[in-house]
Amino acid sequence: MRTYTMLVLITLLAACGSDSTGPGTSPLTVTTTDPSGDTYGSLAVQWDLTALTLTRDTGGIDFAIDLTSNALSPVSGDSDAVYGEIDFDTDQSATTGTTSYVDVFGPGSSGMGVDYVVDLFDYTPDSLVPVLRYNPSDSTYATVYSFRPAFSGKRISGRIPRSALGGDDGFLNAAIIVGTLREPTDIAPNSGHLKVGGTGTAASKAGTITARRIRRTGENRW
Ligand SMILES: [Ca+2]
Ligand SMILES: [Ca+2]
Repeated sequence: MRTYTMLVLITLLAACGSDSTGPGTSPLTVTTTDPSGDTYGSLAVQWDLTALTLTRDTGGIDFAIDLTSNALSPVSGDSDAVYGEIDFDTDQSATTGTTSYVDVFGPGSSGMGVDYVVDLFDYTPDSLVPVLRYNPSDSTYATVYSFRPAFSGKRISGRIPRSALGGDDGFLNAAIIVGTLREPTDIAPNSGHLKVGGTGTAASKAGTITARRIRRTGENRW
């Protein structure tokens, strides 16, 4: 036990010592709560968000998606499972990146130019999902990372290292849209975006973006 404790201490010290960016070393947690009962789909199953929480530390971003009922993984093969995506505006500029799915398929306006996407549509049989980077030069997406989201009760969570976000400082804007495979059902926040530190303004609209969002890889996604 003592050896284990020492190991943990050494690991923690090493983790602290590796920090070289950002104004502080303590994690920054930002949550947007979302009302229950504000879904906008028409079918029987309506995934209803209650919160999106992002924690930024020097190594990456942890996310937690909270719903009103127990989350069903698409690995189940059920088209009424929880699909969707988290969109990241990593440079906090609406003038770079592409249009958010939140704006394409949701009732709100995110005010983001999306640079990276956590794609919660494309689960592999062993539960991995991709992180996609938007490439403005040809309006395509490249898979830059994959990871396994955790499903626990009403929560879906995961961690994305900074390296998967182009070495971004982790200060970013974000928004989420969820639904079944049949239709989108909820977004958060209902207007604008979640702002995780940084200096970008939350007000600007994505009106200057000319690149059109294209559906990726022919998958069935709304
Ligand atoms: Ca951007
Ligand atoms: Ca909502």
